[in-house]
Amino acid sequence: MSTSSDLADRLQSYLGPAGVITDWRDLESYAVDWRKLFPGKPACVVRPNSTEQVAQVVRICREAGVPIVPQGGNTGLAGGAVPDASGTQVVLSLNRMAAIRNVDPIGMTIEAEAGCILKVAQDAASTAGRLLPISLAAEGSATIGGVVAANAGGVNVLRYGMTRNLVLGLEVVLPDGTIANGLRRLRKDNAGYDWKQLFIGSEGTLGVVTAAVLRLLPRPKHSVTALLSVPDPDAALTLFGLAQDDLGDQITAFELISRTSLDLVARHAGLKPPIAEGEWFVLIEAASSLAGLREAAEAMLGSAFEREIALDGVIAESGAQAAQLWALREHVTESEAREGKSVKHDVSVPLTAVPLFLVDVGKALADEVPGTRVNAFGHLGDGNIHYNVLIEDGHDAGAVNRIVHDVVASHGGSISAEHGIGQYRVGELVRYRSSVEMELARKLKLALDPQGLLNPGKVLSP
Ligand code: 2HG
Ligand code: ZN
Repeated sequence: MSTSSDLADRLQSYLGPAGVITDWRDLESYAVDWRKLFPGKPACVVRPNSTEQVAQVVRICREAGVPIVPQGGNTGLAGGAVPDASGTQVVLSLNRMAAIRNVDPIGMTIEAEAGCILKVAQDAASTAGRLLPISLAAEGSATIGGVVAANAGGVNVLRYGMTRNLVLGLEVVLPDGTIANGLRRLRKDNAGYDWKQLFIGSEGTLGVVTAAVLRLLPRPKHSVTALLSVPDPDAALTLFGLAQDDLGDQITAFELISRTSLDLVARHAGLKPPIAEGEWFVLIEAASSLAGLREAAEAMLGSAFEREIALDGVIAESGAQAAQLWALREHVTESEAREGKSVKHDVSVPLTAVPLFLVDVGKALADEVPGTRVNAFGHLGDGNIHYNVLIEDGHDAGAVNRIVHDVVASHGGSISAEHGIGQYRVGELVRYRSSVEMELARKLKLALDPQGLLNPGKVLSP
C-alpha cells in the first residue's frame, strides 16, 4: 500500500492542483459534520469535476487499497459523510460537479449533477414553472447526490414521498471504478432489475452517485399555512384525520411541534409564535393548483375549533407570514444545538401509535434517566418524530438512546425514518433488524464492494 502522500501526489497529477486538498486548514470543513459530533481526519480531499474523473479517482484509490468517503453538502445528521480519525480515508467531495444538465417542464424532469445544491435545483424547477418537492431545512447546503444517497425525507413527504419516489434515473460510479449510467427519464421502466433503488439510501456504501434525473410536479398556485395549538398529540392525530377528510391530497405538510421546541426557538433564534400558550402545536400546509383552497381550509379549521381538537390558531395572510410560521419550525434543529448536548432520534412508528409512543417513551425516560428534557417535533403526517433528548453532564447518552429505541421497537417502528444510519446508528441497526435482513445487506455490500473500500463503517460495521 502506498503512503498517503504518494496517493495524494498521484491524485494530484491526475486531477490538477484544484482537485486535491491536503492542507489541514482547508481540510477541516470536510473532516467533521456541521454539529461537530463526528470529527474525522482525512488523508486528503479530492474534488473531481466530471463523472469520468470520479471513476478514475475510485480506480486509483482501489489500486492503492485506500477507502473513500463520498461527501455532498455534509449536512447529514448521522455522520455518514465524514471520514474516521485514522487519517487514511480519502474524502471524495462532489462539490465541483454542480451543473443542472437539463430541465424539461413538459416531460416534468430535471437532471442535475451530484454536487448541485438542492435549493439551486428547486429554483431551476420553479423558473420553469414546476416544483421539485424535496424540502428540508438544510436545502441551502444539501446537494442532490447527498439527498439521493441518503434518501432524504423532509416536510413534504406526506404528499410527494421520500426522495426515492422522485428519482427516475441515476448515474453511479461503482466501487470498481466503472460507471453505471441509468440516466433515463422514463415514467415507466420495468426492463429488468430496478438497480438504482439499491443506491438510493445506501449512504455511499455501494457506489458514488454522480448525477440524477428527478421527477418534477406541477407548481401549486395556491397555498394555505396555519399554526394551531392542540390539547395533546391525540388531538393532533384527530386533526390530521379531519384534514385528510376535508382537504384530502392537498395537504403537503403536517408537522407536530412541542412547547419545548418553540421555547428553544424563542431563546436561541428570537422567534415567537403568534398564538397563545399551549403544550403542543401543529403546522399544517395545503397547496393546490385550483382556487377554493383557503375557504376549504378555513371550514376545516372552523370545525376543528368547534370540536376542540384545536385551541388557538393563525392562518397566514401572506407568503411572508407563512414564511414566518415556517421559520419557527425550521429553527428547531439549530436552536437545539445551541442549547447544549442532545441525543438525537429520528424514529417512526405507525401513525396511530404516535400518541401512545410519546407517553410510553416519556415514562420510560423519566423512570430510568431522570432529569433529561425532551425536544419532540417532527413530521406527524408520516409518523416520523424527532424525539431528541437534551442531556446534562452525568446523563448516559447510550442509555437514553437504548430506552427510546426499545420503545420504538415495541410499537413496530424504525430507528431511522429519514436521516439514515451513517456511523451514528451502526450498532443500533444490528439490534433492531433481524439477522436475515442484516445478512442480506452484507451480501449486497460484498457483491458490489468486496474490498470494503466505499464508506467503510457506515450503515454496516466493517
Ligand atoms: C427536521 O425535521 C430535520 O427538521 C432535523 O430532520 C431533525 O434536528 C433534528 O433532529
Ligand atoms: Zn425531519
